[in-house]
Amino acid sequence: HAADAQRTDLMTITRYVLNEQSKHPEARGDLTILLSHIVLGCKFVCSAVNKAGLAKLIGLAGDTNIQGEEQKKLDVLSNDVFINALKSSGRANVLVSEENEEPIFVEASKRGRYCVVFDPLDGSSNIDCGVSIGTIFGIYMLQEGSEGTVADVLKPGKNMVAAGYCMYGSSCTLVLSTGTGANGFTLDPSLGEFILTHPNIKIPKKGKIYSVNEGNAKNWDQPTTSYFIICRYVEKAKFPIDGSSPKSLRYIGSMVADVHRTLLYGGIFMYPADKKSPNGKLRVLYEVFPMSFLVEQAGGQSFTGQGRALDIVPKNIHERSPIFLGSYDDVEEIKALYSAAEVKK
Ligand code: P6P
Repeated sequence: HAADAQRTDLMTITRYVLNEQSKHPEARGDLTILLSHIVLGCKFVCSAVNKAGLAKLIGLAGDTNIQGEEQKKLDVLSNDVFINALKSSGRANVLVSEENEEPIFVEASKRGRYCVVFDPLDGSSNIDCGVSIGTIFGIYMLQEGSEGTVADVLKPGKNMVAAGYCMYGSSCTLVLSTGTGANGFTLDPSLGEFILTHPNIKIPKKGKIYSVNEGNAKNWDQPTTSYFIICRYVEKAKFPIDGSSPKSLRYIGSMVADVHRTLLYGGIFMYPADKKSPNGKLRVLYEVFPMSFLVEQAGGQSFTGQGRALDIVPKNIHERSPIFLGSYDDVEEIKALYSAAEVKK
């Protein structure tokens, strides 16, 4: 019966979001409309990303395509698609994109009550070798009485009302949370619909995988404690002192892919500060916050070395932060190392 229900009673992302809206009688449906436009953007980017490889093969790449139009790089194309989708929703107000130095303020006639921070195509340097890449987004409600200023997005991640990512890989998977758990939807290209495939994702309490770019080890900021902590953690993962089996190292170098694996299989994903990036490499608003929001909703945790990632109050829209996120117990281990180091100081 369950299989039949799956076939004849499809839980699409649109239906899921409407169900969530129905739990809030006061809701005007604005978030539902905003999310439907983000989903449309993801479908478009999924199609463009899948063609990109082919385009490269049949020589459509380079400056102009066969129509003589200027060929846009995928990340620029994706950025334009999301900005247009968000503006046309009539529910967005302040937009922050990884691709735009300054915030985008939607024109008055199309302004809504939500602010969206996003990385339209994270990991795009991996496109040419076919590694999974993705869109990451977070949504804030406009502050009471605000017409829309940058202050509306310089808020802690815990203030977000929704967050998600869409991973463009062997399949197109969108993981979304509106604050009541994390759910995964897979695009059925024959329907053009995202179908619920990973209901109520719960990250394993402890994992057997650690994920960090050990190639940065030379640059892990030696002067401070984090260098010794990361090295001790990695050492322990390779040579466990309690007789347990060593952890596996998995590092794809595309945040959406590394976080998606961590959510489903467990373990810890780390991007510590290093000499090259004294505040870490990943951006607070549209990488650290949305991923931390999702990991917490799935029962894990996310730590910066100083405190809970979602508690950061960003000072500028492209601010960076170190990040340690994943299985609750694995992040707890890192936190214990940091607090022990504090005590020693
Ligand atoms: P590194 C991709 O460029 C990205 O922004 C994230 O998707 C990824 O987690 C990180 O950078 C990889 O950085 O320094 O390990 O290549």
